[in-house]
Amino acid sequence: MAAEAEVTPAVKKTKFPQGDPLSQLEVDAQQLQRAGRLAAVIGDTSSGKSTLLCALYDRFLRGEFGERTFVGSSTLCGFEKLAHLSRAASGAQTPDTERTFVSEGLQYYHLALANESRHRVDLFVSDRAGETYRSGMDRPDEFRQLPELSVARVVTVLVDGARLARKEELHEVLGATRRMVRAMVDSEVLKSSQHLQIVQTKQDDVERSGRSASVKPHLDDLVQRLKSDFGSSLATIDLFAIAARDPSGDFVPAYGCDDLLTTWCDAAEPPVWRVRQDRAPATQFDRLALVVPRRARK
Ligand SMILES: Nc1nc2c(ncn2[C@@H]2O[C@H](COP(=O)(O)OP(=O)(O)OP(=O)(O)O)[C@@H](O)[C@H]2O)c(=O)[nH]1
Ligand SMILES: [Mg+2]
Repeated sequence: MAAEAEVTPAVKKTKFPQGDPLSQLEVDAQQLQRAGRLAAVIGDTSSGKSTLLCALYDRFLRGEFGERTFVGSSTLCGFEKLAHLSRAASGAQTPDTERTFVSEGLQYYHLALANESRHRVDLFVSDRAGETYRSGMDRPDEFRQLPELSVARVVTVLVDGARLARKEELHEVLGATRRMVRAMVDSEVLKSSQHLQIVQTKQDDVERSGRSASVKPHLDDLVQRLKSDFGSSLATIDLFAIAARDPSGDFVPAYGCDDLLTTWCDAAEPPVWRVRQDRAPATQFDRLALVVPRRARK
């Protein structure tokens, strides 16, 4: 009798996503399947970039935020790692965020959100070490190597509120912010279709320093100067103040972050460029360019 052939059970293997932060290539691949919104959160070391992301994630764990509900994320492990030092399980006495290292490069965090009418938005928010942005201030060419700056619809520049609240650091921090924006515009990394947010972080520290009333006019002045210098090079320039995570609990978690989120989700799309029609279309590409998207038709 012939030996029975060994039968391998047909087990269908399912590959689960790792849930780690995404690279630019991975975001581009996801964009091909479903168009999302990209926001670049940038700023000096310790300005609060990673804490902002962590605070948003934590708020959505508790329910609706900024009139949106959490639908899912392909970077859940990444968010959990960011949140680790703010969890009791870490053994830390006060909530903290681990520093982001230059070697980690560019990382995107993903949030799929739905509004009241169940319209879904896939948001990809970038994070990377502040040192990279700091060195770009003096070497604008370096900004050209950072893809998040040119692909994001909204570029969110964080300004460290704790440093602004220190009299001796105020002017240095304001000057550095201006230099950073100038470097991005001068190196033509930012385009007129992009929205710029200037965000003062750690509002709790500013309030507790008792210098809130003197910090605010300086920020207003900074934004006015940015508008007069670069207003025509960018779609909008707006000022925000947040307290992503106040360790004393006086400010609600993610205070002010809902306004940022709304802009990230709803910011107007780049204007539709019409091709001059003073010559007949010669190639198929010319003909495609003449097709004005339905959204732009009256
Ligand atoms: N008081 C207060 N502290 C904050 C707030 N947001 C962030 N921090 C603290 O600021 C420090 C720096 O925050 P991070 O989020 O790590 O800053 P970062 O911009 O990601 O810094 P790099 O990764 O070094 O570029 C951490 O100790 C945070 O706990 C806030 O709203 N209030
Ligand atoms: Mg960080």
